Amino acid sequence: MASATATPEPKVNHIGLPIVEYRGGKSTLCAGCGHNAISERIIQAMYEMGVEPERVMKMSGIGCSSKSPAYFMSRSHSFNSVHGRMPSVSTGAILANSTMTMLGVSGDGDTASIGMGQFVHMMRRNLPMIYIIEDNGVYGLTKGQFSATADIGSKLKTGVINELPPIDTCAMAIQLGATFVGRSFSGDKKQLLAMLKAAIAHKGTVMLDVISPCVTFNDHEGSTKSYKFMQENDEPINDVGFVASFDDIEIDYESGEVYDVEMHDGSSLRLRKLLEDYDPTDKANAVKTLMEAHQKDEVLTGVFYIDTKKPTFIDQLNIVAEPLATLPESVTRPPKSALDGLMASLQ
Ligand SMILES: Cc1ncc(C[n+]2csc(CCOP(=O)(O)OP(=O)(O)O)c2C)c(N)n1
Ligand code: SF4
Ligand SMILES: [Mg+2]
Repeated sequence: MASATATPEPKVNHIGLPIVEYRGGKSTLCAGCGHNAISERIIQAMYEMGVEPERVMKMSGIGCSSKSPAYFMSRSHSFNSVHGRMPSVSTGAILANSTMTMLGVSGDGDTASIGMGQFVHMMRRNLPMIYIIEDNGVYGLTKGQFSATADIGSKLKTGVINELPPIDTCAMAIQLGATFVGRSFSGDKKQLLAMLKAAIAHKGTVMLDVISPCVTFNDHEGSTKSYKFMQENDEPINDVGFVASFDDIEIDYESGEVYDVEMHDGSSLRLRKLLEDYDPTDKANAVKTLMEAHQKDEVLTGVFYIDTKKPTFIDQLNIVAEPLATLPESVTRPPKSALDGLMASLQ
């Protein structure tokens, strides 16, 4: 009797989609670029969290990093804005439809150099958005000039040494009002995946600075954003574990003091303390810890700060629950009588 060899069904997530539905176009970035590894983790996190691709808005500015949204989630909405202007475009988009999940990908140049003015205002508003900086310390797309996150003493391939202090985007974001702030490394799959999944569950501004080596312009001896440097100097402050609300499993952890955070959607984030007495809800201490790390030339990673209670900008505006983008004109446009009344009141 001939045996029928049925093709196995692809594995699906809890909304019935296989991971292929979360993939994007083929990357045109250099092989080995950290940004490609981050796109892979975004795909995995969105798939494992069962986010509907059509409910996601992918935003970016300009740079190799900002090209990344083309390489994940082809079924999602996408807007590649002007250099450093992703925050204002994203603010408009999320106000128009706050029922969407907003994921922005920027670069260290796009954020901390040309885009700093927009970045700081985005952080102080606590808009519901995940803002990722793919941080390689250089302007990769324009051939490797230092960006404002480059460390003092870091050396370019040409031998030029950076003599200016770096801007710590995490310390800034915490101080300004972002409610979930952390740093990771594109080479640390486990930590980055857990942080991205927790970011998806968070309601408010998530700012993740992900060290993402540029293999073409900033991965040599003397660079402080290279794979080797990160492998030798990455100091995690907590071991990040995440369990989604629909999963009924325990986080697999070695013993140690833990800090549990309940997320808005019922998921839980468990941070096992690696740095003694580190409380991720203590804002002043988070900034102080980052400042001290700079003095010791340490690169801290992990979840530095989290606040699940602070209202978002959307909550503060007290706007209707229905997306503004889909409200009919009869609701959004005041009638002529209202305009006439206003004009009369000014006479
Ligand atoms: C208004 C404007 N100024 C300058 C440029 C040139 N430019 C393009 S990308 C870029 C820097 C990108 O660096 P980063 O954001 O760190 O991205 P990476 O390529 O390193 O991922 C610059 C200066 C531009 N496109 N537009
Ligand atoms: S130039 Fe650098 S940042 Fe750009 S794709 Fe290549 S490795 Fe990545
Ligand atoms: Mg860069």
